[in-house]
Amino acid sequence: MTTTSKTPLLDRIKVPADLRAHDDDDLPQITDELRQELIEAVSITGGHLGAGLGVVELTLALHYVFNTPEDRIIWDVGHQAYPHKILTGRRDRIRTLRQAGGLSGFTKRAESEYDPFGTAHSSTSISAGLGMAVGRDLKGAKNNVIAVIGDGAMSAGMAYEAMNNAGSMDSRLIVILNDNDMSIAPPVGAMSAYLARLISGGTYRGFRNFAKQIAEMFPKSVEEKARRAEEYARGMATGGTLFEEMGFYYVGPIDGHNLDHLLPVLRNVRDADEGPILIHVVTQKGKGYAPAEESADKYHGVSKFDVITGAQSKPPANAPSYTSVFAKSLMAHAEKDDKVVAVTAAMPDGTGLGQFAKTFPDRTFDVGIAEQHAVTFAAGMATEGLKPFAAIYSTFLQRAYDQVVHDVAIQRLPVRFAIDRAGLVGADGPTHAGSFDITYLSCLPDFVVMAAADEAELMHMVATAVEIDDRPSAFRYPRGEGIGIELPEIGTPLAIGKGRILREGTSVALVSLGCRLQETLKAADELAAQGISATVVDARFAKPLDEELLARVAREHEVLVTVEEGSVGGFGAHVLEFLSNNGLMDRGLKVRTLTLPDIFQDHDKPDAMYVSAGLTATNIAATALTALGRESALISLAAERASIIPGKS
Ligand SMILES: Cc1ncc(C[n+]2csc(CCOP(=O)(O)OP(=O)(O)O)c2C)c(N)n1
Repeated sequence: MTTTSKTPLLDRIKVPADLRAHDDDDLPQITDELRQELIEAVSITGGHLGAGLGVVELTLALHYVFNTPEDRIIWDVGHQAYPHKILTGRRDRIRTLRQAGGLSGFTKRAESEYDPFGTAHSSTSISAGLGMAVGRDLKGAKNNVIAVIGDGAMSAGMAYEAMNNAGSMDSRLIVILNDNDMSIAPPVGAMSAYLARLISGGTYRGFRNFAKQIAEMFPKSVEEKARRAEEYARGMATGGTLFEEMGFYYVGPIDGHNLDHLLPVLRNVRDADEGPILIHVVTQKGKGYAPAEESADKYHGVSKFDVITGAQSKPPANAPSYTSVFAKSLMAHAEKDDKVVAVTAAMPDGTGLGQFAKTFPDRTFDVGIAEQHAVTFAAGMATEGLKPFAAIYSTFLQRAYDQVVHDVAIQRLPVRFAIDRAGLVGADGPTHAGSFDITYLSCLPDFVVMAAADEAELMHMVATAVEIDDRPSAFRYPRGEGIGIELPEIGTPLAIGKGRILREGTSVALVSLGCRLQETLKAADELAAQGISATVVDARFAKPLDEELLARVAREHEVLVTVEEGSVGGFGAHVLEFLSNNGLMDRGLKVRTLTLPDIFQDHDKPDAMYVSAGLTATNIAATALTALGRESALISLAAERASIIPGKS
């Protein structure tokens, strides 16, 4: 990055039309300023940095050459879209990224007309772009549609489904493959090796010019020349890449940091009539910021940092993270049981399996961003007597739901799902919240669904899952640190479908599932302070329910409150159904269910999110008090705090 003493230009660029008023000669300076602004903003907010740094030139070139927002740009995953946000009317809010009430860390339709599609889960851009291209064609419009997709995102099946469809439709769609030879971790699989081979070929080819030259060699009619030009452009001239076989014109590889290469190619492509085109752009993750370029993960996701040194300010940990407790725990079992194997979908570090892989490289499988495949692959291993642990974030497992149902559950295969990032996740917002897993798993016959209340419980659940060899099981645990309790060497298997009572009371039963247990215990204290005696149950299992325990607490208390960090329709709903169908509410038991609110909750600090979600000790206690018909200042306090959620009373 070069610093400049020239008059700043970025300050006068509010929207891409301002950028387009500049000459090509100004672009290097604007690029430098854009990169500097990106670094400074993320140093304050934290967030995704490496991916954005890698596409500074590409972002600028796209908005310079194309007529956005009329022309649509879809950023796959959207974590690289901060420079795009700076250029598209959001620079004044860029330091609010991922903060309460601020800009989202991904693209979001509600945020800007320059974000034609919301992204965050990978590999959706080509499908969405193709849909937009078809919409355009049916309307008789002429705008361009551009999907920018990374080499990591290109490992997902959905990208190929979309290309297969686009190639056969001959629709005018531009796909830019942003190949930085990185996912979050180094990329895996045959595709990444294939792209590396294409790059090592090294030649840049613009298909139209090249095709024209070739066509001139044939003394044929104009029509015939055109046909030949197309043939050459499509396959022979560029060596017949996989993309061409799928019906795309392939252009590349080109240097994505060199505007002299990017601009003419993008202009050619903009003016072309041909149907789907793939431009293979080679970039460097973290480009232009030394600490990022030098770090192993290229600063994929960072906390606040010092711009000069690159040092990130991570608060000291008080307790081990749930992720590391899971990984260590699984390693302890893998030592003793060589059937234990682990699967991750491109998240070796996020799931802790990178650690596992160091000791058990032959028993760890990183399948790339391919959650659907990961699940069925694990199912296949289970048929051979292995004990597969598929460690997948709650939010990303959503993508593999049919595989969970059809390939695992119906066949009763003992795949173990280690569901990380269950519940609210803070700054990543609603696209990443692990809200639905209890709901979408507990409705499946024979599934065992567990939720860890703390890190020791997580260890016991790993041990339980190792033993469950006749059906699928899942255990969920949250993002971040545990509560700091003493941990055993290795977990002890739990009795399946049995909860535990932590505190015996008489009037109110608080039945918690998962990590809101600490708040539930605090709620019991708050109730005690009001003279109300509460029983506290850790249900441990959402499925099978501990019916005996539930029946007992239902009979012995006046109020029963369930607490879970999951969507409506989950544990509480199952408890209600059980109580109601068994007549356990007929004598006037008052049941209340506390879940995440029935909205997509915007990003914020986790603690603030719990308050607005109504899942704090105060809310739990207030819910019980209201059910009892008691007057208390707690009730109005809880209502006031939680009232920022629309639709929540
Ligand atoms: C379905 C899904 N699984 C996992 C992730 C987590 N994730 C976010 S970015 C990323 C890597 C993307 O790599 P690439 O597309 O090459 O983009 P880069 O960060 O290298 O620019 C992953 C695995 C995700 N967003 N979506």
